Amino acid sequence: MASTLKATPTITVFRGSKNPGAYVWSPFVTKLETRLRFASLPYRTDAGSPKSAPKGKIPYTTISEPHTSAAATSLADSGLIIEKLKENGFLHDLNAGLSCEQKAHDMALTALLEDKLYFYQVYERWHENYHIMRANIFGFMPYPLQVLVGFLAYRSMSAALYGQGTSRFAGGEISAFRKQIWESFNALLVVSQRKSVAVGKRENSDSKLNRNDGLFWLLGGTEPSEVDAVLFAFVCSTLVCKAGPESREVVKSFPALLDYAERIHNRYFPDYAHWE
Ligand SMILES: N[C@@H](CCC(=O)N[C@@H](CS)C(=O)NCC(=O)O)C(=O)O
Repeated sequence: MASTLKATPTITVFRGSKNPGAYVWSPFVTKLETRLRFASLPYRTDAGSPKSAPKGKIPYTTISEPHTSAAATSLADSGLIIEKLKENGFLHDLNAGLSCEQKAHDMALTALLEDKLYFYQVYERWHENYHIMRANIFGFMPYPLQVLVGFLAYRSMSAALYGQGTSRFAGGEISAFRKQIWESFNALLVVSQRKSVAVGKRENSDSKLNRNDGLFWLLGGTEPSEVDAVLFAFVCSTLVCKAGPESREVVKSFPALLDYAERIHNRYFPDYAHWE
């Protein structure tokens, strides 16, 4: 890459729970961690909570720059955090070499995951598997408090899903929408996977896949683009989350999605527990 990056800052990612060495259930947290790991930018993790987050959601971060006495900057929103790190010269733009058409695809696929699939999954987690969700988030509290805080969270989540529109559909319709989206991503990955195998063969390598550990990327290039951090995070979050059993089975039925995530996990998250 042409430009050089600045000296490493101290980054703390607040993930909602400590859980060291494990993925959390939030796709946005894993998206940010994946993006940092794609760039080999070190970070530490801490629990934090939406209550103390600048925008009321996780993830959020504190970043302190080296060789300065300035206070650490608090940043919120996975996308804005990544943009800020690029602006400050700590991350390269993964989309710098893409055509304007590819950049638009990258953005549109990100929106499909974050602004559509996310809400269908929230419905499955909070509406259809509420007790599992409550135990995961509020399990550390005494039981009566879990019931009260869980109810308040459920009420606010239900209002958000109604306002956003998802819960105006029937459960079966939402389930079909989820499946359709996963099917589309799997189909795109099948094409990238084939392309990667073809490159491997052309390179006359011993392995069937290319020399890059067989990693392949959503837009079919030899390097990840920004959407790859998002897609990996959604696949991973779906595989680790116990409150989304139907989505987990759907993802498990698509070999290209599993292969894609497996290879990224092995390369970038060898220190994290694998999903079951
Ligand atoms: N646009 C935000 C979305 C973050 C988000 O929705 N986080 C969820 C967890 S997956 C959250 O904190 N929800 C708590 C709440 O809404 O109160 C990002 O990219 O960081």
